[in-house]
Amino acid sequence: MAIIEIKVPDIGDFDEVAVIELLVKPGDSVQAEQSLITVESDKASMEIPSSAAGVVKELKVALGDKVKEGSLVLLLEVAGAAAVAAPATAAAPAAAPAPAAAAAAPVAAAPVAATAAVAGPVEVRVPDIGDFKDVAVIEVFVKPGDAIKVEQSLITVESDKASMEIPSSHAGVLKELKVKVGDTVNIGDLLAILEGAAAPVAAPAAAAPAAAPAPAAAPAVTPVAAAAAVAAAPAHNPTATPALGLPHASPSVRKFARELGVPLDEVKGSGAKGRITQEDVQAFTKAVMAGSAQTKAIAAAAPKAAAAGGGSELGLIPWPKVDFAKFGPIERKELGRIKKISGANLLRNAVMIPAVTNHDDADITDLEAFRVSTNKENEKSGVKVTMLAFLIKACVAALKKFPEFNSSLDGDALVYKQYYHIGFAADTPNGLVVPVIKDADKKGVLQISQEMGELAKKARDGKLGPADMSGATFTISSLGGIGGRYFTPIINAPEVAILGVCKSQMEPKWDGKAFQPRLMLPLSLTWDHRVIDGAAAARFNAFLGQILADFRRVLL
Ligand code: CAO
Repeated sequence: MAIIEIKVPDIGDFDEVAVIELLVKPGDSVQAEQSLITVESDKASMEIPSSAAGVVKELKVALGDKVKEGSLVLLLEVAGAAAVAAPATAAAPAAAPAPAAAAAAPVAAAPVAATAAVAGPVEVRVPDIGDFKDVAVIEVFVKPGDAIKVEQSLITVESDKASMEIPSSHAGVLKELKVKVGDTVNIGDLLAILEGAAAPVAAPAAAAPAAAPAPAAAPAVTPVAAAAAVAAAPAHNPTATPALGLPHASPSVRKFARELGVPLDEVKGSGAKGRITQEDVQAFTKAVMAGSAQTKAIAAAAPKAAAAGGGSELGLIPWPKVDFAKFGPIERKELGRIKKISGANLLRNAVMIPAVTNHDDADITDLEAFRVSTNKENEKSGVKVTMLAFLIKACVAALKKFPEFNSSLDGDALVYKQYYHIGFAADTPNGLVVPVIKDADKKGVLQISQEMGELAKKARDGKLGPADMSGATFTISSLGGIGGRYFTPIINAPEVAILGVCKSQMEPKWDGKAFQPRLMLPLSLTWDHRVIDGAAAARFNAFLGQILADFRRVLL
């Protein structure tokens, strides 16, 4: 065992930076490259990694201390072999072997002097950000129409070690933004198109104050040096209020918040100068989970989702991660393709549709008797008439009487379909699929039964094509052959209703004089409350019940 000193490596032309976070404490075991502290300048924060693995013996910095290259961060107890190598690497950890910062700094500043003011459209690209690759855009500060100054920060990008702001190389009005939060960018990627020069740049010198003269070709810069390059931009007020509402938080806290889905701009920072700490993010998450706080995203999600017509973010807390193996033996199996696809669709439909389910019963005593006798008569034909085929026919009659059930929402309009394509959920070894009987209004129960049999077989054999599964205007999900009383099926968007059917049972029904044994079919109708109201749903079910009780009504 030996004790080595871990020092601040070359951090470009940062002069002195403040220690804003201590990520380890005495007694902690650290890995080589593990972040030890976070330091921050006015433009970037970065984590200082350990150059060796070992146990933290003594911290030599405190929150708020100013450090620079060579400052002692901590004493690390390392195993024998590492002790020999450590002093050499400690001063310049692998994560930050920066070339001359002066070379890095002009990268962002260099174009400024030459082309700061523009007359026509001009492209702003990602400058040389050293050996960062595929860095994530974590914040966007500007929007089309904004007047942009030279060196004004456009976006923040983040690697696993540092975040940095990318400034504009030109002044002008932002015509088009080419990136959004979540995109990844690399050197040379197009960020924005500016147009129509604002006032000519006042003083190119001011645009690149700290920069040393630019070399013609800027060498690649390292993470830290890249941060330094951005730090050359003068526009921002150092540490006070974050520019454009950007909350103060270190890259690791930002990452932590993103993993939890916590919107940082809603978290109150308890650190120095309002800086958001990991504990703040945790406290926020706990409050949301306890119901004592709600994110703006959750509050705003539903209307946003409807307005956008797409799958907008809900800002929910993350899915619980449980190590199931801790509690007993487990086996892990990947979800099949169908389950993955249907799962995503079901989730969207469950979340985005304000769905309500009405349960009812239909007396199918006579219909079942008719079905059984028809099947006896048709025994030789090989086509078995199913209850589901009658249900499809009955639903078509109900859809004709209540056309909004055969519609789809399109923004603020309802699209009424004048065709009746009925989907039916089919259980297959690979998962749930929904083949569609096209033009069910034009087909008889026998033909529907035959087509259903063929489609169900195709489904089980995994041979359904997209055409077999598209165009449904209404869906029936029947569990009648299996069992159950009622369930709440999920609407198959963009349809607006779905009928769930369970197993019929003989029940005693009062006819006014006595109880009679009647075969009752449980129906569960789920409907989109944006399109349909409760009374209409109850009428739909009642009508369906009347038809199933006396199928001659289909003819009316
Ligand atoms: N009540 C009582 N019995 C019923 C019934 C009902 N509502 N519906 C069907 N049955 C009977 C049938 O008469 C048949 O009995 P016999 O063999 O004695 O004639 C038996 O149940 C099996 O029927 P089936 O399921 O083969 O035929 P079907 O037309 O009812 O259904 C199909 C076809 C493809 C819909 C079905 O096989 C299937 O996959 N169902 C599951 C659908 C599903 O998973 N839905 C849930 C979606 S949400 O996760």
